[in-house]
Amino acid sequence: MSIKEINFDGIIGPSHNYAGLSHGNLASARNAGAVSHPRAAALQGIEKMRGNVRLGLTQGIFLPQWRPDVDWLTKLGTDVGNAEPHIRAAAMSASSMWAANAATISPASDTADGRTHLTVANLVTMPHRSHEWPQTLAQLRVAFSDQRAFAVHDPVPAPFGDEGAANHMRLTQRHDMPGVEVFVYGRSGGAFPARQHVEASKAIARIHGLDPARALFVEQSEEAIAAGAFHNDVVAVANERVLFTHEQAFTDKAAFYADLRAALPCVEIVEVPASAVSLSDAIRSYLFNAQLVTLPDGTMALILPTEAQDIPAVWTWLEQMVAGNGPIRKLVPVDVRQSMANGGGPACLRLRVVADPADIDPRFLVDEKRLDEIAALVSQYWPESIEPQDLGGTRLIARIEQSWLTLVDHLQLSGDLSI
Ligand code: SUG
Repeated sequence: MSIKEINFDGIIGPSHNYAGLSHGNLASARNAGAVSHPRAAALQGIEKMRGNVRLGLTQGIFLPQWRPDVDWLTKLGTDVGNAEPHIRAAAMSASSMWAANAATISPASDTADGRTHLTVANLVTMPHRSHEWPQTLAQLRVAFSDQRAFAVHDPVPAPFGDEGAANHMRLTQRHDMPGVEVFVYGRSGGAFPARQHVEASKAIARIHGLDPARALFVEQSEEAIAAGAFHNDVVAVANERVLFTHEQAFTDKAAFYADLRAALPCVEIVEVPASAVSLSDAIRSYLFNAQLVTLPDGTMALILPTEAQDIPAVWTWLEQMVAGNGPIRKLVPVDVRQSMANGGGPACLRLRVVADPADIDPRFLVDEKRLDEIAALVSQYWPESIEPQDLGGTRLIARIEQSWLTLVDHLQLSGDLSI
């Protein structure tokens, strides 16, 4: 038995484009209508995974989804040729790349039945993401099919919005020990929608069989949502005993920190003050949308977007932090600019699962050799660029479908993920 953190990255799909679909996500709005580069995007994602493998971390993958989502269009009484542009764009979206929104995970040591529980996120708030869950669920049921180790659950019913692990943090002395699970929800985001509903979070805690004394429900601050933090993972991230957070991430931080310290006395809270990094700079740089990981030597590293280097206030603060005596000792900037332009940083692109890799379907785990193979397919098949007016064109769609079929076939998943 070797319980460890495994990061499953969403492979960036061949339909990756900038349609400006996510109200409240400032990068998505800013880049609406821009030309996208799916091939470069997917290769950036693969390089991030390669870097993590080289750091000694265990790496998994999720596949892109079949696009356009014809089932969804059929349910809406239309098809790609006839759908209105915003519906067509929603059916074409590659948004499942942001695997942090795929599901919420409670590791075996936190749950009543000693299995790892996964609940697929319903993502009901954004139309283009609301139809992701059936294909996500299909993959989860294959990857985590061993029912002695895993329980995979259907989504929480609408209207209670659930955006998965992006609004969930787990703190623990060590990954394989019992943890405190923190569910962050939004009540109001001012002009922007709050995408995580407290009733969805409470339902997941019940369904996963968590000990109520070790599950905290914490409100995200309205000012954070209004500043563009449409998920908690844009303003806070946790790993083992460390919480790395912006000062203004939560409505009542004093109560939250006190509850956390009571439930986990060894917790270390690394708070970035607004006087050093404003909410606006935090969101522009995505410094919190980092993978905070424990390296094989036991120290912690922050795998963060290169954009964090572009804002002097942010980079200065980070350099001072790692030079000090705190738990985070290393900064690893990664280039995921194609994803970042839609508001998805390094942490959005991965779903963390604490489990024994031996219990997982090996087709979903990768080493450098498998990453090389996937990169070769991407280089050969993925469209080089997508102009907004081409979205939905017959030739582009044929190419996107061919890319998907080739990848799924290569990974020997065609029999399990048929369309
Ligand atoms: O849901 N962007 C995604 C970004 C998700 C980031 N995930 C985390 N923070 N965990 C979203 O807003 C943009 C799509 C477009 O506009 O074409 C988009 O869906």
